[in-house]
Amino acid sequence: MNVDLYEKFWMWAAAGIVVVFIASIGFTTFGQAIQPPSHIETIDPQTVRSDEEFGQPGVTINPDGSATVVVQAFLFAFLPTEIRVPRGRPVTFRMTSPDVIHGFQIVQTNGNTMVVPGYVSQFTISFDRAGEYLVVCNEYCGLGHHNMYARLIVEDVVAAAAGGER
Ligand SMILES: [Cu+2]
Repeated sequence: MNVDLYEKFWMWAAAGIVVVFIASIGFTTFGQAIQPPSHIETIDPQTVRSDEEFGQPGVTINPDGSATVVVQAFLFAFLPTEIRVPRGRPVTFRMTSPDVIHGFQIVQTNGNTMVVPGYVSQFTISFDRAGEYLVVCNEYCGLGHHNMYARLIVEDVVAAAAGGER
């Protein structure tokens, strides 16, 4: 079979593009830990505010030193508005919305997810740098969208608070 030179060139170029696309998915997944939301967990948006977990959003420090942060994202704020977590420990964020779709983006990190009513969004991240981070809603959700933010404070773990470790 005779394949024209230019035909060959384009076949190899097309194959090369496919390889580059697949490699970039592998790089972002394994190299940069960018992944789709972890699991499918549903919740009735109408009961979020009275829910056992989401009705009382806040930070829980687990016995192993990791933290779980429960967040309510709604028009036009996050609860809690100030989140304090330990540095260098896995922090699992669990979020849901009682109204419309919001975003939860921890600026200058890869902590970023959509918060969809009816679903619990979850990701785990650990912070190497202590200090203050800005959390913003990055899904336009209405007239007060620009006011929708929270403060995330990453603190060094004090020995006493971490149960004697470190
Ligand atoms: Cu919003």
